[in-house]
Parts: sequence; C-alpha cells; structure tokens
Amino acid sequence: MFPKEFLWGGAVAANQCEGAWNEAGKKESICDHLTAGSINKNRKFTSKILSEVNYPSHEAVEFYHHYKEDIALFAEMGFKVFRLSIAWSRIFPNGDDFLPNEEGLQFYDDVFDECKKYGIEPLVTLSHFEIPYNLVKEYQGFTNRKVVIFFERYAKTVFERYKDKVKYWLTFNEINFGTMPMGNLEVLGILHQEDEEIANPLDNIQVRFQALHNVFLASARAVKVAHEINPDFKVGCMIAHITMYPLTCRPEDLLLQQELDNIINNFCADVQVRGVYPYYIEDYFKKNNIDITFEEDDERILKEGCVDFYSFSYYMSNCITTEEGHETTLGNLLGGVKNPYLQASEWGWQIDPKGLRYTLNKIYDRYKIPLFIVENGLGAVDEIDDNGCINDDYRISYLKSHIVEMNKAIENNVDLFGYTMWSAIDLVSSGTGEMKKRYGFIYIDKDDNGNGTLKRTKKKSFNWYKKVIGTNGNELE
Ligand code: P53
Repeated sequence: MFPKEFLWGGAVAANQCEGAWNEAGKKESICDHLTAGSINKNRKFTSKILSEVNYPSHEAVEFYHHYKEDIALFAEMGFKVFRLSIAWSRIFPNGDDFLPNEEGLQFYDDVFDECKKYGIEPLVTLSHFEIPYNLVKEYQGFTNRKVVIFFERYAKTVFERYKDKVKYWLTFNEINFGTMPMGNLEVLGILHQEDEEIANPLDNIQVRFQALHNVFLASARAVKVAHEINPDFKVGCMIAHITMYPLTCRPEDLLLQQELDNIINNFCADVQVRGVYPYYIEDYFKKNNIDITFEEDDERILKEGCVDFYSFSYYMSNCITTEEGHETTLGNLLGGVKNPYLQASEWGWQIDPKGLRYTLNKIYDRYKIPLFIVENGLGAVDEIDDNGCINDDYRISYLKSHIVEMNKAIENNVDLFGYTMWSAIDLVSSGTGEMKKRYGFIYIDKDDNGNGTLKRTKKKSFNWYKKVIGTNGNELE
C-alpha cells in the first residue's frame, strides 16, 4: 500500500522542454550548443551556434509558451508533484552576473503559481545539465572555485524568491555522471576542446575529480543556505542509479561489480548524505593518481551540507564481468554487458523492474533516509493511429511493472515518498537529442527535423496514470 500522502507526478528538465533559448534576457547554456544525434550518432558540442545546424533545445517543445496548457493537463491527471528544473541562464544569463534577470525569475513565479492553482507541489532541480555557457568558456566550469560562489549566489537567489512557493529541491541532476568521462560537460562544465562529441570527450581524470569536489562543495553550500532561508525546505541529492549485477558467480566478477558500484553509484551519495568522503575512494584515487586539494574549510562545508533525502533516476540495469568478449548493451553510454534474462528498449536500455526493488532496498539499507524516484520511464517511438489515438501499451506495461515493485519495497518498510515519471510531456532526449525517443503521457507534434504544430495530445497512458493516481496506486490495470 502506498502511503496516503505519496507524491505521484511527472518530471521534465528546462533545456529539454522550455525552448525560448534566447528570450526574455536568457543567454546560452551548454545545451544550446548541442546538436541533434541518434542511437548511432553522438550529439556534438559546437562552440559557435551555426545557422545551418539543428539545436533541439532552442525550441524544444515550447513549454515556456505552453506551460499553462501543460500544467492544466498534469492537474487533470491528478499530479501531486511536478518536477522541473530552473534554467540557471534565465536567472543569471552569464553565470557570473551580480544581479539576477527579473524576467527569468518572473517566469518561474508564474509556473509555480500555476502549479499552486491546482495544488501541485513543485520539485525543483537547480542544475540539470544546464550550466551557463559563459562559465564554461571563461572559467572552465567547476574546475574553478569561483563557480562554486556563483552557484551559491544563484541558489540563494531562487531560494529567497520562491521560499513560500517551493518546498522540495534537488541540487545537481545525476551528479554521479561526474565519476565518468561523459559527465565532463553536463555536470562539471569542463570542455577540453571546442568542438567535441559529448558522450566521448577528452578527459583528464585528475581535473574531473577536482571539479567534482567543487560540485560537492557547491551542493553542500546550497543545502546549508536553503535550511537557513526556510527550515522547512527539503533538499535532496540526485543520483543516476545504474544498477549492476555480476554477470557470473565468479568471485572476480562480484569484486569488480562491487568496485564499480561503489565508484559510480555510491561515491557521490555517500559524500552528499554523510558529508565525508568514503573510505574506499582512497584506493581508487591512488590507482588513478588522483590527488584532491581540500582547502581549509572544505571538510566542514561538506559536513554542514548533508541532504535531507535521496532521489534517483532508474531506467535499467547492466551486468559487469571480468571476462572478455561479451556483447555490450546497445546505445549504452555507461558500459556494462547484456543480461540474458532481460529485454531491452529500442534504445538498448535493459528493462528491469525487479532491479528497482533491489535498488530501493539497497539504498534504504545504506542511508535510512527518505527516498524519491525522480525519473523512471520508457523511451519509445509512438505512432498516431487513424483515429488520432496513441496506444502506448508498452509504456503502461513498463510503468506498471515498476510500480508493482515500488509497492513491494514499501511493504518491506522502505521509506519511499514520491515518484515522478519521466517525462510528463514528450521532450527532447538528453542522450540523443531526438524527439522520436518519446517518454511522455502527452504527445507533442514535433519531429526530429524541427517540424510540427506543437499540438498536445493525450496518450493512452494519460488516462491510465490518472487512474493510478486516483486510486493511490491500488489499481494498475
Ligand atoms: P534520454 C543516461 C542514462 C541514464 C539517465 O535519457 C540519463 C542518461 C543520459 O542520457 O539521463 C537522464 O533522454 C536525465 C534526463 C534524460 C533521461 O535520463 O537520453 O536526467 O535529462 O532525458 C532519459 O533518453
């Protein structure tokens, strides 16, 4: 049984849905320099915005101009919570500005007021892969400690402005991508060359982990300021939990799985939940010649900025092995090999609802703080039939099977207090930049070439989710 106050809802990120990339004083974030790709073609970062190139974030699905219509649809589904991110570059267009951009602040006031009208609680991510480009260009992102101060200024500005409108906050989306080369640009704001493929960037592991240290500081300072501004604020970490299994029962596979699980899944949350670096990271740093500079106050800052809850995204699981020659999972930015017992999505993400229960048990066992699933969903191609309907039974079946496992975890006394499915509306895929990798309950007429009317249509999953929320998860058929 789901608790009475369980927060059901859906999630989006500013750069993937808002569009209006250069309106109302906003300047470019890194996403505005990312080209469209596909499962076989990596997205590229171009330092100049080129006129002949399609940058999907520029228009996206125009949530910026359609937010009233979209939020009304969320309300119709019965959303209790709506997860969105603030585009940092709407508030501080260059990142290092002294004063915020009033028009940017006003936009989110309007969005939160619209949510309030329907009794929908906003859950707000401060940094969802959206660092202002100027901070990357002029400061090399979070490699520079000044950016910690700029982030704190941004966090403080929005906490003060929205202190009576927003209660739930997340600092950095999928912060643990910073433990892998693919996190260089999106999490840390590091770019070692002007034009590159973001999934496969140049990498300097020492620079990357020092920047990640600075992101921990930025997050911790934001948590502290949040609690000073409003003691009722609840601030969470956000981890992309890539659940891993040893492929075989060889002890070597188990040990490798444990090591990777620690570095990729546990390290960041250990720092953000407990406020100290965990013991096992020393060995990893030694092996990789990483030497983190801790300034005088850093230990204290981390300790004072522990998060209130743990949030995570969960889409899939992977297998880990020391054996060579196994087929890796398709379209997978994260390594790992195929699991013979699981089916994968069209984009090669292995679907594993029971893995979600395992993950909930694992995380709760480790931290004993409230958990929130802030992303879970199926990217798929949706077709409109002759009657204008989108029968996305595959999405319903994906979500249903995951909700069943959430319920079992709750019955096992795991303190899970919310679920925002990815994504509330169709939007631009972060990994591939495609529109056709759709996640929403609401179809948006827009294709990969940027054509379409942007008309919103409810999918079959829309009415299904409405019933799920209406029965507090009791009726899943
Ligand atoms: P897309 C990879 C693996 C797990 C989560 O992803 C990921 C990624 C990055 O692609 O990111 C999150 O759109 C992210 C969202 C993103 C969503 O997963 O690539 O927080 O912004 O859209 C789904 O299919």
